[in-house]
Amino acid sequence: MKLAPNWKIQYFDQGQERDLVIAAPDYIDHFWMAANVPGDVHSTLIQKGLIDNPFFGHNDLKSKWVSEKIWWYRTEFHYDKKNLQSDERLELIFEGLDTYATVYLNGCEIASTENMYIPHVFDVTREVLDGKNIIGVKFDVVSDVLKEKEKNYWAGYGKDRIWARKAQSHFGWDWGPQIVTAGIWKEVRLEKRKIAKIDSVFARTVEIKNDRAIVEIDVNTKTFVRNQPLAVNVKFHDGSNGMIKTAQVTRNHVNFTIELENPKLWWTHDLGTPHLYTLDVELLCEDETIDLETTQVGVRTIEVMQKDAAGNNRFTFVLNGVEIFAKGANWIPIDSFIGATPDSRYSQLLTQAKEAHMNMIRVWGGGIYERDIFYQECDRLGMLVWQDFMFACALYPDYNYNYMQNVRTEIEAAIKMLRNHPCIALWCGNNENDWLYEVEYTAGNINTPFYGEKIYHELIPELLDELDTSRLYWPSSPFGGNDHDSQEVGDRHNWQVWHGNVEPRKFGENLGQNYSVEGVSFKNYKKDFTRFSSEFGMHASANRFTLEDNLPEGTFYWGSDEMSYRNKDYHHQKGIMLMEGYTGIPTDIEEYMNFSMLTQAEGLKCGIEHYRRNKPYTSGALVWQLNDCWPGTSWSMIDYYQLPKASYFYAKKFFHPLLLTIDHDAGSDLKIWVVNDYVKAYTDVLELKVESFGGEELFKTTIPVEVMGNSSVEITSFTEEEVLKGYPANEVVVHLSSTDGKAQHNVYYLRDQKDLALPQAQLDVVVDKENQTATIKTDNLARMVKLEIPAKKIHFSDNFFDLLPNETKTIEIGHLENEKVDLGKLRVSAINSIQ
Ligand code: BMA
Repeated sequence: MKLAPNWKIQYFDQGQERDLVIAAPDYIDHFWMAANVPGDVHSTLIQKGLIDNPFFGHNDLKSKWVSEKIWWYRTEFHYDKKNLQSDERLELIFEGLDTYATVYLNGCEIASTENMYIPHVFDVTREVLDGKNIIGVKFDVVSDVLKEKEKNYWAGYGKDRIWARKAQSHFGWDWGPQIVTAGIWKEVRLEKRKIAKIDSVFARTVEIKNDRAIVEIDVNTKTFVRNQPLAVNVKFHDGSNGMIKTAQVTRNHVNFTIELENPKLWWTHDLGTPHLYTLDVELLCEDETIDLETTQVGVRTIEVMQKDAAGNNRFTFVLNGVEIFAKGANWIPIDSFIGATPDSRYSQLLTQAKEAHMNMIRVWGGGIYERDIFYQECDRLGMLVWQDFMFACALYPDYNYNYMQNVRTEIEAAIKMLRNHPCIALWCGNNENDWLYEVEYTAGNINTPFYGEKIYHELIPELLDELDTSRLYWPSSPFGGNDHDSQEVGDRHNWQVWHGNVEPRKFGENLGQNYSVEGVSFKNYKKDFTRFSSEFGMHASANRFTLEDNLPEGTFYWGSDEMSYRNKDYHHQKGIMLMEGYTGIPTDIEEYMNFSMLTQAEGLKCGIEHYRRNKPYTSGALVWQLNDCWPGTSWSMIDYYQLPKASYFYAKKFFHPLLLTIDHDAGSDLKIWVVNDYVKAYTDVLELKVESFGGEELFKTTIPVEVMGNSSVEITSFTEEEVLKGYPANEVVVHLSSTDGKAQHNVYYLRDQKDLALPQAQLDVVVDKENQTATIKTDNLARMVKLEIPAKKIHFSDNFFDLLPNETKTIEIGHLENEKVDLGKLRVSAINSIQ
């Protein structure tokens, strides 16, 4: 029985009223406001119009008071206790409480909690009453709880958070506001149990060999009434075909091994079908079913190859024996208000990621162990997950016994919650703690021991040994080598680009910072031959509507205070320098949106094509970051209104399993490469064409290619002189395409955007309202043609593309939730179009 309706909330000041008075069944809460569960306090207040949307202007500061109040939730439910037999139990389950909560049932204090990540199960058999029952949940003020805690040591983005087992980014991050939420953020329900229950189920593929898979299943039970004969039935099936096994439970545990002939494997979407079997586990007591749990299971093996046959260092994920190049992005919490976000937004964002050919998402350690829907969608879509544990950019008080007990409970719960998902490819201890500790210690900014070390180097591996040995445990990201951020071993975060870090460095050396146009330039990616690039990226503006809709009137201009407030990174100059190097410095908001988006898109393309050419020695590229939790300006590829930035449409090409790419630097040769991530060989005839911006063909050649499956090959090269035929290098566009249309067409310029002599382009746009399309033509090459409609969740079949003279392109326009789109508001422009 879900306890979703009838929740009410109210705030109190410290000492205003005694807790037991508010928790008492007869307390008068008629005047409280109704609230959604799951959800949070802020979202309720926004919905009721009691606080102004915190994402608009500086409103987040106006709503700070919300986090400074004690908040109470109350609900009433009716229960028929007469039906509760003596061998039955009633459990009150809170899937998630954010964070410092005290739970009361009919005035009895049931528990207090201090970890938003874990589910809480309370036996309330005795406390529940026949008829009317009242639940009260009090949420303490987070800053009050943390006030007395010791935090006299290093933590990035604010020190309050280190004791709080709560999304670290709630305390503010370099891409999001500080909004300290409170509330019942996951489902609440009552469950009746009889005699015993299924405590956990774990199914894992042990091996796949000669068309036969071995799956091992462990079932753990918990008994309320002792000495009963318990048995477990497992049914492993996909629709019709099934396999049933039964075994007696001994000491609360049963273990099964299942052998499958010709198993249908779980693949990432780029390599095959992510097939899911259903596992029904039934707990029986003398032929009566007393509990039932259904789990989706993928039959697959996943490993990380850290050395190849020749002894080279690698960091290559191997799925069902196939080496894969991980392509994807980092995931931050979907919203500042995580509990109030509908499941549909998860499905939409992950589908968008899949459509951009991403096959791996990293759940970054400063957010949350994601909601169920996230992993269910990754399983269904065939998307691997790099799963961090929730520790990021700080030292954590591992010397404190209570804190460690809390963390232990959390890690256990997280592993059990997630380990059945075939999408989970790797467990990672934390985000950047090992690396940054060593860097900051060397710099003399830290003089304490590495607090938190015990969590990632002792506790987590110990618990994984017991609960899941089927995936690699990687202590931190980045990790491995002489300097945790080294190119030679493990994974790496490339923050040379954007943050201007000077690398490579070695343990014990100072990490330099080069804040200059060259220092932060995306061209530095080409010096990076990392095994696995798990973070790298650049800022880009959010889309016009996302910004305009959240800025006070008259402040949507380049250089306004309000615009600057959207950017939570320190040292805003970095972004300007990055643009300075490629597009030139923007002079107005239109240029800022265009230049930052183009720089991000071209920069990621430069980095990712480079990483992919270096396959398999580089075996992964996960962009920082996929999404946004508010309408800000950040590293995201898709903004808060789910409107993709230019880089997203570029990703559809640079992440495509078949990549035709040119390695080129101004003045040097054009080296033609093919990267084939498919298992099958690729045979084609490529066409290399060079044209003037007016559409005059200067050079054209065809290149037959035959490229083995899963490989990257340099095919041939041309000098600039050969292809330019005396034409200026800043007046041409280069096309590399497949004559058969088998691979994506790729476009290059031989000089940086700022140095191109782009003529003006006259766009011709024909809108077809009936078919919801726009057909676009141009006289001269149009650079970064941009379609905009002032609404959320607009879907364009393509956007931010370059259009050639006399080329005609028809774009389909839709909405992620199939809402009507007003094409009358369509605006089409290009960087060089006549406005
Ligand atoms: C890395 C991430 C995040 C951060 C990003 C951009 O440090 O792990 O903590 O948001 O870079 O600075």
